[in-house]
Amino acid sequence: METIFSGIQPSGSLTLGNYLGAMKQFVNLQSAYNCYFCIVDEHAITVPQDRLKLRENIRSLAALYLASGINHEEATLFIQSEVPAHTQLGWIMQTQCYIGELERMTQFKDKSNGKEAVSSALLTYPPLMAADILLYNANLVPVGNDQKQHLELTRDLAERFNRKYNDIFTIPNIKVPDVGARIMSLQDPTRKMSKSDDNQKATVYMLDEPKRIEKKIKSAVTDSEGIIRFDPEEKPGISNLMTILASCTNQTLNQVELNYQGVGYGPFKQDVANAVIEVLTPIQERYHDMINSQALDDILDHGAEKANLVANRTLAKAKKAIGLGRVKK
Ligand code: ATP
Ligand code: LTN
Repeated sequence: METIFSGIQPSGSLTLGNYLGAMKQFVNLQSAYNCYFCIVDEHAITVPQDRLKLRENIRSLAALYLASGINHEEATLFIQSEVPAHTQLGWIMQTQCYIGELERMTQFKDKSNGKEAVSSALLTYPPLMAADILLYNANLVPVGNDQKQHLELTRDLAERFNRKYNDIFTIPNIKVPDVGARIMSLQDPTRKMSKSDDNQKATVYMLDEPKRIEKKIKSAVTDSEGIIRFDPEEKPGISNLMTILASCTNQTLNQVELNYQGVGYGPFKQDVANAVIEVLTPIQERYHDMINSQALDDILDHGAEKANLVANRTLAKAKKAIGLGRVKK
């Protein structure tokens, strides 16, 4: 069975973009692969975090993974900082990565743009992400579109290491969903919907109440043409809502376009809101059952144990290949 690895940062409340771009894929793929799903808290601290809020977000993200349908008997769910091999291999991967490669990353450019204090870890984020993936010999990494560049760098670093030292890393492939790989902001549909957007109206959070979801979708920015057709260039707002509807109802964009010929934006938006609410309500119910349970801690303990076992094996191989430490007699 092939292996999947993916991670989500506990850097805020999860969005509909995180669900449709990442988590939904995880749930669909989990029974066909040996899966590792990670709460990448060490990535989250590359930008300033409040310590208590971070703790809360870590637990909340773990509960949301399970509430979305991740089956802990099938997949390994764990917290990155509870598996020290991630930062250890992360350091080794930094030695294989050029500063020029890191400076080209659009996520680094976006997140450092206009900030006066930028941590060096924000720049060296991709080698840690490479380590996450390579420790588990992942064949496939399901992510949203924005992570393509990081995945390409991961492949380059793994190939570079294999060529220079020893052929120990599996070269991972990327998997983005056919529909929903890039959900856009409801207020500025030329930008990605993001956890860290200051404008609350721009983002549907997975834990938003139905009334709030409805309000946000009804006030989403569209255009004045009055025709529902998929054209991300000319009609980014409507195209984004079509994508959300298609993904939530498992239809193609073509089917949505056909179903809404001659329908006005008002009723269309109502249908989009209903579809989102229908997807998120059962997840929210399971989340509330889970968030304060001992079962959640047990699952994370078990996940960390399994992940440590696998990760330490790969780390030992990488250290040996590069010449660190002593040879065990
Ligand atoms: P931030 O906004 O703080 O940068 P983020 O939500 O972009 O956070 P992550 O939490 O690490 O970043 O993303 C987790 C997963 O969700 C990744 O696979 C990412 O590609 C996917 N994702 C994030 N935003 C979207 C979006 N708007 N559309 C589709 N997928 C997304
Ligand atoms: N960089 C990703 C989060 C992330 C990740 C990973 C995703 C960290 N490590 C390993 C897939 C595999 C992000 O910012 N969305």
